[in-house]
Amino acid sequence: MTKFDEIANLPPQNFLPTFWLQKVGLRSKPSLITPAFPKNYYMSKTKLFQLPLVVLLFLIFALSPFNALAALNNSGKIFLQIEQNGEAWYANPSDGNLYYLGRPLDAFNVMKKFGVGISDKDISLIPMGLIPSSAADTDQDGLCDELENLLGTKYTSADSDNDDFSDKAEIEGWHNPVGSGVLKANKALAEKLKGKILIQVEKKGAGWYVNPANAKRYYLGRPGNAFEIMYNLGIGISNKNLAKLPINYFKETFKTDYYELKYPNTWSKTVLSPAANAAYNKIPIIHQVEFQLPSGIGYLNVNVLEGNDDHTLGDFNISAIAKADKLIDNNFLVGIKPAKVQKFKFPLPITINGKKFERGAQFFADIMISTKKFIHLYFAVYNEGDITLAESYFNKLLKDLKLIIK
Ligand SMILES: [Ca+2]
Ligand SMILES: [Ca+2]
Ligand SMILES: [Ca+2]
Repeated sequence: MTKFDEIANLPPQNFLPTFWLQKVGLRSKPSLITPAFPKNYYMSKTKLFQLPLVVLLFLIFALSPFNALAALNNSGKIFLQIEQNGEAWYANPSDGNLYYLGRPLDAFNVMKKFGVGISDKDISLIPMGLIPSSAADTDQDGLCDELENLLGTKYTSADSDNDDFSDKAEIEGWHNPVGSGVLKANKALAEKLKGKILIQVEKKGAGWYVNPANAKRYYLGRPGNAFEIMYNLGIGISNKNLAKLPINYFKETFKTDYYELKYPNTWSKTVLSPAANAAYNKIPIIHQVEFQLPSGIGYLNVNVLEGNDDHTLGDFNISAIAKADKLIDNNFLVGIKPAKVQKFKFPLPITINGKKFERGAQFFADIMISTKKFIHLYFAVYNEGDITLAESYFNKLLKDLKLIIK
């Protein structure tokens, strides 16, 4: 079992990819793609005039509202959240949305899902890149055995054709590793496929990722190896910049007698049995489910409440939470669902019911099924850095939520 098999088998809450990758020496901390300016960067006019023109132009570009990520082509890039645990996201070229790559197996599935088929002939025209891999490499030439079988080189010889150039050197220089001469390349095709996941249909679905940075293809192999590739080719991104990009997720459907909810398939779900006297705002809880977010960043509770008395949404106002700022208090219509949404952010660390919030946030939504029946959603994220992302998840969940009215 390799180190990456061990990672693949770790439960989500113990999963700290960057730490592991650094531990096995595969990558150093990624750098930010856009410069982070300290708040006191604005300077006086006189000081500005002392700056060389190129720096000034750069400042204008960096501070203008048109720049940032919007101006960059994100298509097919892999982003790593450097302020968190190095969580990885894939900017899917076909819909422009970011997809969370999660654990190695999730990442592998995302890659497969977005993969486009390619023939052996076409793929042979795209030059290959190599990065260190933890997969078995019998002759230690930097090409794993599986890859050598695919390419037709010898996995027992570092120089398959005995011309004194190693298999690795020949692949990197795009020379024939099992004969003479250079290999053919189609630059236009490689450029066109930048950022895409390719599935080699004539080779049992072998997967490749075309790195947008150099238009070279990287072999994805098994889940653990695919994950290594992503981490090695990923670009660091701040939470702030990540929040500016649209996200999406593969949806899992959870249907109850009361509602249908579509949630990210990287979340785990537990249907709870509410205690006989469990109630919220004195209305008995008749159905309860909890979703845990990956890496233990928070959770979502969905409760169905049903009582004998008539209620209105006014009863759900959450007026005060100790040491919290109330940021949003909206009554709005979601489709035909009269809903009340509230958000609280904690400016200081606080512990609530044994859960520690590091300046995190709580979101509430109350949706009326009838005057006696409600859905109460409670969403908590513990860290400040996850709030924007959580809010975007929460809004998406509410938008997708369907009521079942009997
Ligand atoms: Ca090898
Ligand atoms: Ca070899
Ligand atoms: Ca050779």
